[in-house]
Amino acid sequence: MSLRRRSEELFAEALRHTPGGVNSPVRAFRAVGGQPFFVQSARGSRLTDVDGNELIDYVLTWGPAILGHAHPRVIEAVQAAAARGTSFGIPNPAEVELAALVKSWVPGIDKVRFCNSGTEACMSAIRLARGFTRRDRILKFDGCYHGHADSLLVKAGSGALTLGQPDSAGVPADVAKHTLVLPFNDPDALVALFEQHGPHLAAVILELVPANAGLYLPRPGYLELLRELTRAHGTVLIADEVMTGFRLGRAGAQGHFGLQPDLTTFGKVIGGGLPVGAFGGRAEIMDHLAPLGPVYQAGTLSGNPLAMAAGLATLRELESTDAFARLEHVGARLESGMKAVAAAHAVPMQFQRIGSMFCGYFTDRPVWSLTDALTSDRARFGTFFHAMLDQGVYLAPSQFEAGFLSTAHSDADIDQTLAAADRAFAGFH
Ligand code: HOZ
Repeated sequence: MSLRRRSEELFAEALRHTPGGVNSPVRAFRAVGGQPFFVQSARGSRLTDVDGNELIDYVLTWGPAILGHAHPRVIEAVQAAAARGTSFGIPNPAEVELAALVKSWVPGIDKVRFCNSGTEACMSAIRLARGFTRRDRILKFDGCYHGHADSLLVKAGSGALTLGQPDSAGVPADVAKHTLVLPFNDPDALVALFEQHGPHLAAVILELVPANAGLYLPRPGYLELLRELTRAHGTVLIADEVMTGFRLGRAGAQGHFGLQPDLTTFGKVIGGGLPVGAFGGRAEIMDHLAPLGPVYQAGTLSGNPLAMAAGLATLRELESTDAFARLEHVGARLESGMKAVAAAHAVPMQFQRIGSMFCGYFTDRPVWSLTDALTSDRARFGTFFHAMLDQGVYLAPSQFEAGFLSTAHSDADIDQTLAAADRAFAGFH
């Protein structure tokens, strides 16, 4: 009998009510085959599905659960906030507190505005950059994903890439034509593009660590070149730190690489598992937002007290513990272990990691760009994914998503994962 019978029943029912049975396409297991399972509860590093199976979770609700699921301090803070009221639509003190905390962690952010998702944050940052510069054109990089706003669903990563829809239907050509796209980590192409379009470019938006086509790092000097070119042309540099913010350290990827963007977008960790996005940056730019300036942006639930409470509790926990050292420790253990296991089985794999984010590509080619990422053997990834799932390890159901670690992942979790990978690779032969 199936070990996932209740999940199968629920999915069959979900298919009758919801397109594809899911509320976000990456959950649908389309890239790996099979069906998604349904979660009953989650605690620490583990999920329990509706059939009672326990899984070590490396998806962590796609990044937010940096402290693990249902961290007691976060739950306590949300419960206390809920008891005071779930939404006011008028300022509440927690918004001020979280904004001040964000500013104190990320140098170069003078002002911050909260919204409800990373998509909203990136969409709003683009509009703000256009309003500030009075220019229309923007530049993004293929394989980067900045949420599902029209102007950013061009050569997009994440679910769009996984499902083979990097350019979405429904985006008017007249909108998409303002979005220029380059391969990541190609300095010559960047210089050439700025020579042609520099004076017309409102913004460059990028994930400093592209993590929506798997995970690859910027080559040394690339971010510096980008900063130099954007500054020289009066183009707003937007760092999308939705995945990396408050995860790769207090100041995220920009702190790690020593880059100071003009605007930064956040999501995921900043909401501690509740729906939050934020964008912030230089006051000169941020003050173009309504009600001070002409760029309109709004939201009924923006700055929601429950979401602010969860974000504050999460950041304070990160601040008051050795969280980042702990994340680096488990990340390094996973990386060295996976490399050793792959080598022992002669499986060609590029295991890429920065801090608590990782991706294993099934290719022998070093991965620095989408083109490199696309050389990975996706059928093999599907086999690996299911072999791990069957042994109680949940990886993101796509070769083109990053994995995440939390402070709740123990050395024993990593060892159990490595033992599962060892058996999975043995099955390849
Ligand atoms: N934001 C995540 C990008 N890797 C995926 C979440 C989703 O699209 O559901």
